Amino acid sequence: MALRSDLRNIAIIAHVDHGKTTLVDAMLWQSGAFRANQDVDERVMDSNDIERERGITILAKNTAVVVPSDDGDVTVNVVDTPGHADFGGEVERALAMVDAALLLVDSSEGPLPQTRFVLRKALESNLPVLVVVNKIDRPDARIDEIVNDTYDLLIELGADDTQVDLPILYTNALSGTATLDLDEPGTDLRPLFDTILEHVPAPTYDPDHPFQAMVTNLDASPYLGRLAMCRIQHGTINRGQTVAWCRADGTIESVKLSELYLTEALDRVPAESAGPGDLMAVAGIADVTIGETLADVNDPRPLPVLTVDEPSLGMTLGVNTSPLAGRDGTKLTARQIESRLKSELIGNVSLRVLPTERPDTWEVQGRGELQLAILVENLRREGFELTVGKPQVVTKEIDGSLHEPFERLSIDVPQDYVGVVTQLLGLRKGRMERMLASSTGGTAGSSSGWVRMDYRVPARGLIGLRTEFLTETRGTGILHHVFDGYEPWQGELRTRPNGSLVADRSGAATQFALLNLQERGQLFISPGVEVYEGMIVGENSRSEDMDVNPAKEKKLSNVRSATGDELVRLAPPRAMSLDQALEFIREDEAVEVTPGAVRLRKVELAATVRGRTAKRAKGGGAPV
Ligand SMILES: Nc1nc2c(ncn2[C@@H]2O[C@H](COP(=O)(O)OP(=O)(O)OP(=O)(O)O)[C@@H](O)[C@H]2O)c(=O)[nH]1
Ligand SMILES: [Mg+2]
Repeated sequence: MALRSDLRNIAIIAHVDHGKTTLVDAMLWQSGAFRANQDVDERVMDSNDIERERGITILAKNTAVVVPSDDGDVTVNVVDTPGHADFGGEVERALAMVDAALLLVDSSEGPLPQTRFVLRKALESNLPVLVVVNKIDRPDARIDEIVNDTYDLLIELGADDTQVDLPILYTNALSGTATLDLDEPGTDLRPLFDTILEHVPAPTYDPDHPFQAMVTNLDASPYLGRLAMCRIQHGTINRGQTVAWCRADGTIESVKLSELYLTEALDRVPAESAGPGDLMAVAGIADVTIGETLADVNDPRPLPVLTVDEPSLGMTLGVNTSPLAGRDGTKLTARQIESRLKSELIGNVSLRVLPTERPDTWEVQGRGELQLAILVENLRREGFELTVGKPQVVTKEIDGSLHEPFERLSIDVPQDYVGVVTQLLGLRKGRMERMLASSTGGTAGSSSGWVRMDYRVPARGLIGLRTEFLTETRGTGILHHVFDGYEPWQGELRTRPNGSLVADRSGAATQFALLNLQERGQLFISPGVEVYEGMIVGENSRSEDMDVNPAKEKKLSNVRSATGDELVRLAPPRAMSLDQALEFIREDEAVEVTPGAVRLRKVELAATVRGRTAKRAKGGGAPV
């Protein structure tokens, strides 16, 4: 085997918010990717709108930095990955492009559920793992403990000696410093770059092997159409050359590559050729998809097709059927929705789209609520109107019996809330696996009175948990979860305890009506908002649904009342974001999403029909 010693490929992996993108920023600056006076956004890799708004990474992206060494310049391709569990599919793909993983661990939070997930994936891919303890500047850092916890995790997940024996780096990504020895504070990232050059294996290849590259990601260019991002395993390729496109279904086709790009810092630059170990982008194959192989036309050798974990959560997505449909959207038809979903599938291997019994509705399956909510958010910004159903777990038949997805859940709360949390998770069939004192949230030096609780919970039990959890812990608790396999179906689970207040006619909500209704529960709308029959206008304080008339006018009487007085007494409505609305709804409810509005509704709008169904259900003949 030969070596590409001028190249290194790494992926940065971690739990959400542990500082991956910030570290990539510092690597870019210190490798001279930007001019000193250049105006560059913070966390420049988080480049799409929703990433910037939410402050999280959603798509894995690669960048290249040039690191000088004694043997000449070395190009280090760095793939920044998302830390949120719902985007785990991106991480699995990123790991197929690289020769080592940089595992970041927050110096105070330590390994969390997604740390375990990404580390397991890296070890399964037989990659060496460089441990980086980040945020060492935190006043509540507990570095020794975190290092021990990380080693325990490495060993528990079956790392071999070579994977455990690597040096540990301590970094402050914000200030761009790294050190191998805590007694000697770092001044820049040189120790990190040196460790990467020394311990990340250079790509190896067989000089006699014909050209072979794996498609690991896709992108679209307005001028060139689809771009395939590939990792070249063996051989070289030139721009304009014809290659064998080995498709997932086993067929092979000859195609000409119209363009070829390599990455320099954040830019894709045209290149004449690319060789083993390079991460390149090519244009010219309109229908190429992730996991396929590009190979030598005369001797095509396909690589095994890339597989990722299966989706665990699904929800229905269809045409907006509310009476207010078509007011502010531009894309309303089933055909538009279907073709948009199809195009989403191409770039997103962890999503699945299935038909339902309705021709205007599809079931979209993914890794979690956030992933699905972000898809809906993207569609909405593009002008779509949609009806979105309640998120439901994807069950599976294993050895003839019904199984459901389970998640590993970590909770940090002040001690006082241990009782309520235990109760909350008990109702949701969570099994506590571990409980210990934690330092999260505490200040330096104080034994903070916080507790870390680790659970295994049916994924079903987590739907809608976040809102309730935050209420119960008065916004202080922290909660993280990640998919962790299937277990037998756990039977009935309690869902939202309260029913809905449902409008029984259309009209504009009045101050007078809402004043009366707010005695019944918590309202979601304010006066003047247009409602329709079957729209949910609030949460009932009782467990059943109640039909109400939010458009009721005040009867004129000769007793005068001061309207100003009433204004003061009407409590502000609970504003429902898209995420909150999806968490809130029950099986027989849905969310109406348009570019300008998020409304909650019953699936069946007509009160008379709902009444009949409810009676039937009560009468014993439970729906199957
Ligand atoms: N104090 C301190 N804060 C840091 C450090 N590194 C990152 N942060 C902060 O941590 C937060 C999260 O940083 P990101 O770089 O977005 O984390 P990430 O791992 O890329 O997050 P995801 O991509 O969403 O998983 C930001 O507010 C950073 O400013 C550090 O070394 N010290
Ligand atoms: Mg990030």
